[in-house]
Amino acid sequence: MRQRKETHAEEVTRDARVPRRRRPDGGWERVQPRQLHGYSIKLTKGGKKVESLKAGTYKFVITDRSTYHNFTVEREKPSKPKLEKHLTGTAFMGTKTVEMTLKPGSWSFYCSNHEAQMHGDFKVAK
Ligand SMILES: [Cu+2]
Repeated sequence: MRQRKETHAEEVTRDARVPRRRRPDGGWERVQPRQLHGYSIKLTKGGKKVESLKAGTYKFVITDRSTYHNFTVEREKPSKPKLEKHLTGTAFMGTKTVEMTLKPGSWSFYCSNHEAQMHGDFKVAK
């Protein structure tokens, strides 16, 4: 049976250009991305945070709101065989549906560019 869950990598900006600002010494510097972009990621199903799923094939509906982030899913335990998929790449922005088969274990989802700030995990049971 196929189930559907929605995932969101959220980012907010009104302007794709990177703004600059004056440095105290009179030069210019780029505003750091952190100040311009949102850094959040979540995985939900039926509007609720995903904690655990049954093994199977799922449709991930990803809303990727920037060309700064990606949405990656990986099984952490067991780590072999390696199960990892970039459901959206960094350059992609928009909505995308990707199927992925989840096998039992401990999984994580994250943006590989900003994993420390943008990550979450869930379990997959038989
Ligand atoms: Cu990111």
